[in-house]
Amino acid sequence: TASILLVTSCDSPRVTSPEAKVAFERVIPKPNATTSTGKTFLITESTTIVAASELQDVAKYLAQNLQHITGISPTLTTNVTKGAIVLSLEGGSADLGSEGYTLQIDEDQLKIVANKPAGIFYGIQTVRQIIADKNDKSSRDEWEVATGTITDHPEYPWRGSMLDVARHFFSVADVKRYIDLLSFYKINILHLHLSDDQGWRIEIKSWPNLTAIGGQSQVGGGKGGFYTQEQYKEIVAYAQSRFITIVPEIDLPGHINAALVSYPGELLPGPSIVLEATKPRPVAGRPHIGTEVGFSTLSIKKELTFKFVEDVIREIASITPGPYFHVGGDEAAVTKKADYITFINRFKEIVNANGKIMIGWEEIAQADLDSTSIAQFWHSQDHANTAAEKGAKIIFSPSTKAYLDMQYDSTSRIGLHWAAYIEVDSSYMWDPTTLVSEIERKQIMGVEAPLWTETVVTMDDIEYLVFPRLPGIAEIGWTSSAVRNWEDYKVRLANHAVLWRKMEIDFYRSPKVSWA
Ligand code: TNX
Repeated sequence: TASILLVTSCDSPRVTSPEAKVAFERVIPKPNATTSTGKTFLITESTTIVAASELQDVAKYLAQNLQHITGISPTLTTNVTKGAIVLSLEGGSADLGSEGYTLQIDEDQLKIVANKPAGIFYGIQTVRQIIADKNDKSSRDEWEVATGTITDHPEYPWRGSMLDVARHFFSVADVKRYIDLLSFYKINILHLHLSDDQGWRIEIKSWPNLTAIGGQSQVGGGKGGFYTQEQYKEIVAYAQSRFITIVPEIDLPGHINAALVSYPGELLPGPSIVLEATKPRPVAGRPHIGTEVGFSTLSIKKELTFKFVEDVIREIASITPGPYFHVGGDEAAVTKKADYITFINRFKEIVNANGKIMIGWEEIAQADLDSTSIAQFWHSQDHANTAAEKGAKIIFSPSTKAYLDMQYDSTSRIGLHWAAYIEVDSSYMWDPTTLVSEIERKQIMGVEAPLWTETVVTMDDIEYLVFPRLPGIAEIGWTSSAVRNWEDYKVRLANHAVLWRKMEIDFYRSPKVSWA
């Protein structure tokens, strides 16, 4: 009788356990629509993954992640049997777009349907978050997922983060980890800030001193570093495998001291710029390991300036498959306004001639923008509005909300606070459609959370500032504002602490959240 009972209990539908319910409800970014049906799908040793040939890469990625979470490594097959995980590009509705997915889970099957591999990939991210947590070692051969349906697609096409690898250099391995952390929250853009006064971080074959000299320094005087073009390609390919587009930034015409130090004869403007300074400040053309900004500029009078810009943009554009090139354009405090406008207009021509769309920080609003340009709002509503009036699209990176380098409060061990102290609730409670009143929804590309690294030295430092704030910015980019609110979000966020511990993420234990 004992064995008969056992068989019966295995075959009768199992109700969702409390752990599976919590996991099912903790998805960040919050999906558009979720319904629970109260039963359980089990991942076991006999679970298989069924995927068409164009989905083999994402299927392998799913298998690796399941192995990591459960210790079980499902085999990839082509025939659907009971208990399979099915990835399919057939039958997705049109409104899922190119990034949406549906996740249909019943006791016999877990199925992700999407129009494009990106949607399947995002469905997989959801699956990674909804597998019930286990503490009971004796039952590690069965992992529960609550049954139900999730239908989901993003609000905005631009869900980004920026990593400043110029103020402090981060290795290829660090950038890959950063990419993995971003993809867990369905972020699809990584903007790399590849140059600044303190360091130049990408090999330019026609101007080798940029890395031989300009790449050898960073804030505080460390040894710096740079990516060879091969390493950059490796980062780009890794990002592509996570459906993340790399946006390279070379900051022009200011924030350029590392290049001036590398090629003083060719690029350094005359001494007038130094003499105009009224208080002690860094000197253009000398290595800069401090954090002051706005003292360096290219000169439109130097014969080689535009040759330099053309060479740099051409070389980087040729190894960047994504459609964008970011020209910086911020805080060019020692560039005359007329020159600044000339510069940005020229940069736009050069970027376009190399087949890319120009992005710049909001100050580029002063130049001749059109609907093919993108301005990144960080500080000035006036600039953002002007850019929008000129037809440009706007990326929202408000420094008072989305800057990941701001301290949480006055006790934060690293970070700046010139824009604000930003606790996790404040970083979550805003919306791009209401922040700058005159900008219409159709001109908003989405959101991006920049991590400037003046005070950020290690991967642990990155994680401390990025978590728990980044998931909230990701949710603002993905989830419609109509279904977002802090009270609901903070419960889901609390339950992500369990996931972060497993991923060894060194997060800030904000007192605003009752961490699980
Ligand atoms: C302003 S925001 C900058 C950066 C600094 C950052 C520090 C912007 C476009 N420029 O150069 O790193 O503040 O928070």
